[in-house]
Amino acid sequence: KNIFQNINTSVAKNEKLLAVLIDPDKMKLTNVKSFISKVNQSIATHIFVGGSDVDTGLTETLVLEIKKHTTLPVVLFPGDVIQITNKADAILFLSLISGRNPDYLIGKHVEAVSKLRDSNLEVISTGYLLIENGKQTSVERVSQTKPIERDQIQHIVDTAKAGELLGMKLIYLEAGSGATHAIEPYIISKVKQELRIPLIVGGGIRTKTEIELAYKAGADLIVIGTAFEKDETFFDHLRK
Ligand code: 1GP
Repeated sequence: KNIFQNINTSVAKNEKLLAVLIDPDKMKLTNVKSFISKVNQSIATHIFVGGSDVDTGLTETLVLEIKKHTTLPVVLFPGDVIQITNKADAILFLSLISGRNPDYLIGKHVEAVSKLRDSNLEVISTGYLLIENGKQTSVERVSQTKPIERDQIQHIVDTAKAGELLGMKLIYLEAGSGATHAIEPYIISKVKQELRIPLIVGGGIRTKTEIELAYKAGADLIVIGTAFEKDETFFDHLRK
């Protein structure tokens, strides 16, 4: 149970981290081996597994298959309680603090406890902020919450800081899967300036340049899913 500690150590050394997000609903089991071999040869440091609409059992099957082919930590990024499996290494225990839907602030978490109580998963409390990106994303649809507008900088910063002050261990700035606009560097840098905990940024990042700009602005860990789903040759630009 040292995934959070390792993230912290990397942040202290200013080493940047990259998570490849795999959606169980979109990844074919027969493609896992070749996909993960590309992940292994890339600069990726983590594999996140999760999605908005995933059938029961799919996540566990996928995690088991992924773990056959890599030693990278596999971290659950669950859209719902049914995606929790103790076959992964850790879980981002996400509270959607940009929204005001009690189910996604605390309700689902209470439901999750019966699954987490007897598992070996490392539970990492994460403040999750959905930021408006130009189109409605599945997080907005599923959670029935409104994202924070991009120009509400102080509100974004204060929300992230409130998460830290509540004792959350990570803050995740989310533009939404397949977002039209990734989180702008100036938002990342404003949030990072106020935080003492690691900052995750994801949603709509498609190029190496966007990755570098987000790191430079202060992202400690970047999450990318759609760009790899759409074009696996993106891994060629991110070789170790
Ligand atoms: C979505 O932040 C992640 O929850 C990744 O987004 O699929 O757009 O890379 P993309």
